[in-house]
Amino acid sequence: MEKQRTLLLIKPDSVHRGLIGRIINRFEEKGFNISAMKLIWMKREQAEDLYSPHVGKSFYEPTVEYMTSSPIVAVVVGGFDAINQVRKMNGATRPNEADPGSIRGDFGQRVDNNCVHGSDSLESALREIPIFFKDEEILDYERCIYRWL
Ligand code: DAT
Ligand code: MG
Repeated sequence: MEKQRTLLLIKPDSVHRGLIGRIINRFEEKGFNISAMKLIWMKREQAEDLYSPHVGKSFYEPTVEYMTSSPIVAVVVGGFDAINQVRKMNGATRPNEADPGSIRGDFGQRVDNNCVHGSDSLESALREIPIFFKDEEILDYERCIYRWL
């Protein structure tokens, strides 16, 4: 098992509903590192870039609109098997199919307001993280002198 970094986005509906802390808390409790984090209002180009694999699908344009409609929180989550683990903790894309205990299972109802985003593969994580963060904004916990985990 290797340490990985993945992109987590706390989407507009979650920010509006005051769920930032509760969502971040789940990943902290799991022991993941918050390696970078910022509250931003996504630019259209960023949303188009993020969802470029979905160009041409019916939900592409509404999703870009939604993601740029109000502030979001962008987070780089780091830790063992982080890419798959964050996807699991986020839950299935459709909140009505997401397991209870997952973020979408506990907080969501609709696929077009599904609370969070997580990169779906190493390739996606490597592509998505630089849409939101410069290299120097991502902190390296391996450099910490005192280690708790
Ligand atoms: P995921 O976010 O789980 O990786 P995805 O990559 O298939 O899901 O789709 C990206 C986002 O687009 C998803 O989080 C919500 C939106 N979306 C997907 N399918 C949709 C649909 N059928 N109707 C409306 N929005 C949809
Ligand atoms: Mg996806």
